[in-house]
Amino acid sequence: MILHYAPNSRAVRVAWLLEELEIRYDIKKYSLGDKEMRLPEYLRINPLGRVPVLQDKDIIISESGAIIQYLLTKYAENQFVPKIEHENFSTYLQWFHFAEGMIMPQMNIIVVETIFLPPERKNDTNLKRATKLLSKMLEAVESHLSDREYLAGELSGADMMTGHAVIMSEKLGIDFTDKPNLKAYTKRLMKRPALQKAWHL
Ligand SMILES: N[C@@H](CCC(=O)N[C@@H](CS)C(=O)NCC(=O)O)C(=O)O
Repeated sequence: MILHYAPNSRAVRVAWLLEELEIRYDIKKYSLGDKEMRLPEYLRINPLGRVPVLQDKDIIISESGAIIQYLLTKYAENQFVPKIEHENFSTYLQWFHFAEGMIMPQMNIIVVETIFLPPERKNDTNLKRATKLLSKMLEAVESHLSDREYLAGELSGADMMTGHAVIMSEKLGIDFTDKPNLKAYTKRLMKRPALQKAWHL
């Protein structure tokens, strides 16, 4: 199995799960913005030139959420997914998809406005709106975590998706002083050896 990975990217989610499941894999490491990810060889495996991509024999799959779901279905033997008849199952699905559906779109705008755009193309209105919306999204996670340690009972794929997005928000400099549950949650997740390893590949 080969994971196409870049530090500080969504590829960490996949490496985290692979580490938790103790699956052996090779990594092909890039830096974000690497020209290698624009070469025809790479575009053949992901026409968008992005990470993560997982190659499992002749299967090539991109989209971090799809890869996580693929690995969980094929290799996890009921780990990290609540049983379908358990009330946590729908909670799991909701928070699994919250990452790419609600948090990352705002994060993407913030990253573009603060890091990638040259000063003359920056748009303060876009940045303010995205920052406000991201804060709203994070408040939803904060409130959900008021009476639980993980998003859907035990540690699950939902934490690998939305937990990772929350950690990325914190790393981006979003203020968590009024979000004690998120602060404790990211600390709890970052203590996991599998996530530590995935973060520092
Ligand atoms: N929705 C996709 C997003 C993939 C994506 O945007 N990846 C970023 C890193 S987190 C990337 O490869 N960016 C490099 C680029 O745009 O050149 C997923 O969840 O995998």
